[in-house]
Amino acid sequence: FVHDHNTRAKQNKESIPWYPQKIADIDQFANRILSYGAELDCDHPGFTDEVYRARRKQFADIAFNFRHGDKIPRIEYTPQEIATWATVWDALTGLYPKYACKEFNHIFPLMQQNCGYSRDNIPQLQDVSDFLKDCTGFCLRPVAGLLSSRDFLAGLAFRVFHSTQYIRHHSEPKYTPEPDICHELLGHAPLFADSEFAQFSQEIGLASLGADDATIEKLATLYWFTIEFGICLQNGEKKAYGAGLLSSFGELEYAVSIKSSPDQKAPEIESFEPAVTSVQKYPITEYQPKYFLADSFESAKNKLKSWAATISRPFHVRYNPYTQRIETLDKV
Ligand code: NLE
Ligand code: FE2
Repeated sequence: FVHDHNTRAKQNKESIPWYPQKIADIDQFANRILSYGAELDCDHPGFTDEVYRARRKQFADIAFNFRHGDKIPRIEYTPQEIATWATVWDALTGLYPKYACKEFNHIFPLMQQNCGYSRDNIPQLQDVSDFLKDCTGFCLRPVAGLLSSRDFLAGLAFRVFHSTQYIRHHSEPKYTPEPDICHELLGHAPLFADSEFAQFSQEIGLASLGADDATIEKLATLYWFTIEFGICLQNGEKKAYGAGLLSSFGELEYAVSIKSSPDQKAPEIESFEPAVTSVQKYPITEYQPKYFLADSFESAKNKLKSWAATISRPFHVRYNPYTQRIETLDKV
């Protein structure tokens, strides 16, 4: 039986954390940024670059002012920004045929045909979002800085992906610990056009709604080891499907092809098992020491779904795509 969750929320105010119930509620995340995109740490490669910092502030302001239903402002990227994109593009497109999963390699050319992907053009978020909407109903929303895991995951429940719009500093194209437009558009966006993957992503989001903090942390960890750094077996070979690998030409090669040598240690590979994977610690500012390998892309999805079903919550949620609302079903 479907209840208005507000009644329940009133009864259980203490026990159930707030969550968005309609897609426009996501607007409330915009001013809950943990660190604003313009504030760079002192070890950031752009820390002393005034031009870069001013640019980051522009992007942060666009995202901060964005509201559900708006068109994402179009950006005129500078020649230096486009050159950074081209460097990343050249290196990655050379690696994708060998190291990216087949779903990615199927979709990537479609994005070149449909939404402005090319070596000499940084695609516009709105165009990519329109393409994804057509394929799976996913859309992009600009984000001003770091969101809490709870807010970020809640977006996925609505098939909304929070995306940065600025590009990494030109001095370090090979790897960045923070997301940037190369990471979002080369790493994440293509797979959101795959219906299985879109569903998988939304499942993580739905499982997070109203969950307690410990569960959110586990879901964020599962997100990390799949959507960000997942690898899978295809025809007996390791392939990357995680966005953090697909956008970093340094780490992509490291993750799926490095064999231990005196100067570089190979990463550890363990089989993807949500109960184990969800409690694994990980670094965020360097190559991952460990990856989780799924037997297939689909098996990762099924395992995650069955694990998510074991999460105890006093209610079920489901997404109504016609109203773009979350419906809450009481457990009796
Ligand atoms: N390390 C990735 C890259 O260089 O593209 C970004 C990871 C963001 C979580
Ligand atoms: Fe990411």
